[in-house]
Amino acid sequence: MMQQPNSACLGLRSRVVTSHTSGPLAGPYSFILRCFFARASRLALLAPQHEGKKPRRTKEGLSAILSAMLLVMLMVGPALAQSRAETDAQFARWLTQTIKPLAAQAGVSDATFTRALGGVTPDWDIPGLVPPGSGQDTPREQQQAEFRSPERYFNAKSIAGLTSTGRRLAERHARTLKAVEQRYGVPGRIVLAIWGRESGFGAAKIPHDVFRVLATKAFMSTRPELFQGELIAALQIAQSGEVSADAMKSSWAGAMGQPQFLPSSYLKYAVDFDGDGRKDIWNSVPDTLASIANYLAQFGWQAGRDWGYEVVLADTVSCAEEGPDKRRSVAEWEAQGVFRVTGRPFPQVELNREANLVLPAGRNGPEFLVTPNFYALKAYNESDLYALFVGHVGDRIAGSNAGFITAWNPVDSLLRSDVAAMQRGLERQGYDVGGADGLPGFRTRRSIGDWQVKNGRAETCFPDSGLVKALR
Ligand SMILES: [Ca+2]
Repeated sequence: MMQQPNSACLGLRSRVVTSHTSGPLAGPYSFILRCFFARASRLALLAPQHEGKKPRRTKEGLSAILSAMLLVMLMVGPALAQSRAETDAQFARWLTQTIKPLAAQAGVSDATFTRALGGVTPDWDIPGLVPPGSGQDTPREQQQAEFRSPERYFNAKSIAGLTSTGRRLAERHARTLKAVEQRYGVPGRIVLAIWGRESGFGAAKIPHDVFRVLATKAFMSTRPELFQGELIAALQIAQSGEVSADAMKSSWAGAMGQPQFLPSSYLKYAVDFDGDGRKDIWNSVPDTLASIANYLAQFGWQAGRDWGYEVVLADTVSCAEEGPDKRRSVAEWEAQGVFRVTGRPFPQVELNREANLVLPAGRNGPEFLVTPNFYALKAYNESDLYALFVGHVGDRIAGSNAGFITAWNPVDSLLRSDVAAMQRGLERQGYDVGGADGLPGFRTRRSIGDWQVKNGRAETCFPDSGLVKALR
């Protein structure tokens, strides 16, 4: 039987008229298109049918589909363009009315402002934008993202490449690295590992205009305040005259030059180490290396200590004992059953100093005892895996080229939304997960361990599909 036309579609003409003058486009336009396609497919597929025969396409149906497609092209094309043009105009007004006065208060002259931001348009190619009126507060891809096994972070090929280039550059820049270590207390291998990770030792293409990137993100991203502050900081750098605005190239995230500093970090931590009077983290290797070391030193890097050690835990040590708020002396950990995987003793200098456990995959992978220097590395990038990665690459540059000794066991494939649901389940039972964000940080991992013990399960301290089912 033929379906009756959807009566809601009958008022279409008036909707077309009103939708041009107001409101976000997605709702009314998708409604209109649904109506047209519904009509087109009814005509095409449900046209006079005879029992036992397949639905037959009719000329009228095909032409209805073609008309609908034409309508899509005519309507949506200009509509999106118009929307972007409107956003672009709003962006230009915001730059003059909001950003320019803030910049002036921060000591930025009109001339500097115009050189950096005059005629700048939003960069629509930047990933994860949240345009005004889009009704999004987090980009869709983040909610749907696969929660990745920690192992995926440690790409063997990338580590091998960074290690071999790092070793070569350790020789080439030996004098500079020694001078940097003397001044800031950070070993060359660690500085090299960060330099390699951030910009492929300066070889990576970092071609974006920092002002355009930051202005776009300050105007329409999930963290507008952060990027607005960074935009003002970038203008202050240009104002200082130390580097020309054109030369301030950044990544898509607004991280600048070879050490990948945000502008506020540049203002606080960049240093001139080659003595030309300019802090040039785009072109100068000595400035780059010293700036990285200074950053770590300012975030508490302790000279003479390592970042951490791969260990094995005896069965008597619970995986719920991890976290920087559970620090003990290395000697105490050893007494409880925490040993280096290599079988070598911990260095004498570490024994009476504090350290804590980090188990990125719970009981399913390599385990680490880390010093406070690990948290200086995390200040560079707020991720345990990042800190482990650069610490590990540093070890490989300087020492044996061995990977982690304990293997990463396979873990269940989950979505971040699954992990978040499991975290909310733990929260409902009074556990601290450090925020239900779909990322199992140490608070989530050890709460899982506590829950597993309390519920008579084997302690793994890591999410799996069984836990998601039990806790969601
Ligand atoms: Ca310099």
